[in-house]
Amino acid sequence: MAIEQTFSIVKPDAVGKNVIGEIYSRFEKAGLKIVGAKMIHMSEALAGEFYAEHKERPFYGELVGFMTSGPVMVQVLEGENAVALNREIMGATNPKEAAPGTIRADFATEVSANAVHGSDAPASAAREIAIFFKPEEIFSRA
Ligand code: DAT
Ligand code: MG
Repeated sequence: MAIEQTFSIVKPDAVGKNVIGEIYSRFEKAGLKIVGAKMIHMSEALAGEFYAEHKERPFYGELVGFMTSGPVMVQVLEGENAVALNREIMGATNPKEAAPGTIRADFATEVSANAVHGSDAPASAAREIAIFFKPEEIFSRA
């Protein structure tokens, strides 16, 4: 299995609940290495670029409003099968449907405020990492 990188966000709800460290611990316990990280407060323009694929969805306005409502942690996670592994430990998009022990099941209750983002495929990971990180801000330990 190849070493991959994936893009992750600890969303404003989880930052507000003071569980950044607990969520980072989930990544590390799963074998994912944090190889780039920073706290940012997204502008509407940045959130719009990031969520361009959802522009026509009915929840788009709510989504951008939420993602710009407070600071977030953005990080690059690295490891074997990182994209799928991160999606697995995050749990389903709707926390009410997320498997017990997943990040969304443990730290979120609403689909509109679901604690974390994780890239859904290697191509999305590459696009998303490039939006938020310069190459020199990523410290691969592969
Ligand atoms: P995921 O974040 O699991 O990849 P997605 O890409 O389908 O899910 O949607 C992006 C985000 O949009 C999701 O994390 C939360 C929000 N969202 C999705 N469906 C929603 C809905 N029905 N109502 C409100 N927000 C929603
Ligand atoms: Mg998605």
